[in-house]
Amino acid sequence: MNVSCFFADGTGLAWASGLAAALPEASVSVWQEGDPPADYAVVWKPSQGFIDAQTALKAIFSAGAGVDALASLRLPGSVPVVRLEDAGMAEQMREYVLHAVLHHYREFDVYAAQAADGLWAARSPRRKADYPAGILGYGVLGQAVAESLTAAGFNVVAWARTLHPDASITVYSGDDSREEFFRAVRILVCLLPLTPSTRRILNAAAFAALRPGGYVINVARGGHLDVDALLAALDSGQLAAATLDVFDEEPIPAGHPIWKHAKVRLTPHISAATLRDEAIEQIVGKLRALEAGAVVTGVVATDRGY
Ligand code: OXD
Repeated sequence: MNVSCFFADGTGLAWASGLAAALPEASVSVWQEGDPPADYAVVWKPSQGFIDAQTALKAIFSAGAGVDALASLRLPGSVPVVRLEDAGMAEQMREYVLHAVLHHYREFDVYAAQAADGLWAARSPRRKADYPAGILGYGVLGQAVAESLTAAGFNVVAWARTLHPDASITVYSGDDSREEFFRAVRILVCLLPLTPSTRRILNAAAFAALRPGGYVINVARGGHLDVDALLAALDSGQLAAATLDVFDEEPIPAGHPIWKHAKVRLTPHISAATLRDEAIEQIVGKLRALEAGAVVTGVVATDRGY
C-alpha cells in the first residue's frame, strides 16, 4: 500500500515519517512530481497538480478540521475525503473560547487598562443572565465549546444547518431561525465550516440583531466575517468587542486597521492547532478501517462542503 503526503506548509517530511512509523505495512513518502499514483493521500492544502497525478486513490485524508481549502480543487468524485474530528482540537478550542469569554465577561481588559494607569477601582459585578452565548455551528468543536460554556454557568444556545433533536441545549436550525438565534445572544462564537452559504455570515445584519454590546469570537475562517461591518459595529458601540483568530488573508497585511483596534483582540490562527501525533493516530485508524471495508466517520459530504 502506498501513502503519499502533500503539505503546503512544508511539514510533509515530519508527517511522512510519523505515518511510516504508525503504518509499517505501507510505503509512505512525500509526493514528488513523477511519483506513481498512491492508494491514499494525506494532505494539507494540496495543489491541483498533486490531485491530478493521483489516479488510483482510495481516500484523501485532510489534516485539519476545515476542508474549505479543498473546495476550489477538482477532486476525483468517487474518492472519499476524510477530515479530522477532534484529534486534540476540541480541548484547545474549549480553552481558547472559554478564556476569551471569561476575559471579556470579567472585564480583564478594563482592569489591565486601569492598572496601567495606577487605578484601583472595582466595577459592579456582571450577571451571566445578561450574557447569553450562542455558538454558530454544532459539530464536534461547537458541542465541546457549548459544554464548557454551560459548565462555566453561561446560558448557551446554538445554531446549525440541521436539526439536533437530542441536544441538551436549544439548537436553532436552518436559515429561517438564524435571526431569532442572533436576537437571543450577546456573545457570539463562530465555529461553522466555511461554505458558500456561511460566507460572511458574521455581517452587519447579524451584529444589529445581537443584544446591544455584543461580543464576537471568530475561530472558524476569515471568510465568515465581514471585517468592515465588524469595525463599523465596534466603532458605533453596537458591538462591545471582538476576539478573532482567523482572517481572509493570513498573516493580516501590515497597516490593516484591525491590528491596532482597541476593541479587537487577535491571535494568529492558533485557537486549535492540528496535533500531528493525535492526527496521525486518527488517520491510521480510519485508513485501516477503510482497508478492512468498514465505514468511517468524518467523511465530507461533497454536496454540503463539510
Ligand atoms: C483546521 C484549522 O481546519 O487548523 O483544522 O483551521
